[in-house]
Amino acid sequence: MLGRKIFIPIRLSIILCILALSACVSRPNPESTDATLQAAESSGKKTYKDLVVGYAQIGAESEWRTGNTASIKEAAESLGVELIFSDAQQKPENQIKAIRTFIAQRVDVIGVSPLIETGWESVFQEAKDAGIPIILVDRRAKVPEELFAAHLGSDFIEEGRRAARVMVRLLDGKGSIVELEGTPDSAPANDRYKGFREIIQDYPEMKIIASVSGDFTRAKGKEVMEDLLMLYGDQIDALYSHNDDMAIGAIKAIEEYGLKPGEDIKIVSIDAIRDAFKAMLDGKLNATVECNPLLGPQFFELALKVVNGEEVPKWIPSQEGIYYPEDAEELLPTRKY
Ligand code: GYE
Repeated sequence: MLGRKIFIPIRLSIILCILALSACVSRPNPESTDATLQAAESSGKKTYKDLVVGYAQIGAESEWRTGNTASIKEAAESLGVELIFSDAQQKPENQIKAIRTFIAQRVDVIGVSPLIETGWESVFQEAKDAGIPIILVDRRAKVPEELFAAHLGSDFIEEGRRAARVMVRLLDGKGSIVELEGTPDSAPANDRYKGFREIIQDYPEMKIIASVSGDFTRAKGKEVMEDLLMLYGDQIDALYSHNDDMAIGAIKAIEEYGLKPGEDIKIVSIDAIRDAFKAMLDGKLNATVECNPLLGPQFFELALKVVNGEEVPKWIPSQEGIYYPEDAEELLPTRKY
């Protein structure tokens, strides 16, 4: 490479330096791609502008999901990627249909957030046979590694562990906990269940007295919490919710029952949506563990690399934190989802 550069005429090398510099200082955007476009075209590589991406989204079950969809659509728009977006309305069979349509349309790459972990092998194999790479975004699927190019998303087990560590502190190592689980058989529900128990098992006086799915929605979270309050009433010391939306639904149920959420019943949930910060400001939620949905820019960067045959890691984990009521006021205005 260095040896070759020696023979490049000076004017050309200045142009190349400018191109290289502009690539370093700016994120990929429509303006900078004009310059990189020619370079990429001459090297036979695709650019954002000639990328056609099919995206099989789950639905709109939570604020997290709405933020995730917005991030994907906004990134496609600003990069100039042609995005064919499908909303499966919470049905895995619709996601499978969408993937088959993308294969028939001969898209360059398919992004999918698998609603549940199982049932993907044959449709992923069909994509592979058609030479179309699959990128898993957010949720994982239980398939052999060769059936997908990469997975971009959070460490859901660690999120469960983090929620449990906070819960141990809130309850001082003892108390009765009820759990609102996410969608059955989904990767985040399975992992958040598991990670939480990994920590709790070391505290024999902390008991999970009930664990029920609220399907990641506010409405279901409220409904299930009402049932749990009927069954266990003020025996409940704490609620662990697999997402903020279900916790927000449960907060309503607790108030209607006549108890104080955040005080009589301590609450820890996951996602860190704006409404969770509001609930913390009102003293009704004790902590939220972050799960970042703003994956659009990273997803398309990954898609372009995969389509151009570049090496990518099999899993790209998101960087996330934990937030408490004392951070809420300062951070709420900065939250984007
Ligand atoms: O936590 C929940 C959403 O898959 C990580 O799905 C995502 C989860 C998120 O509905 O709110």
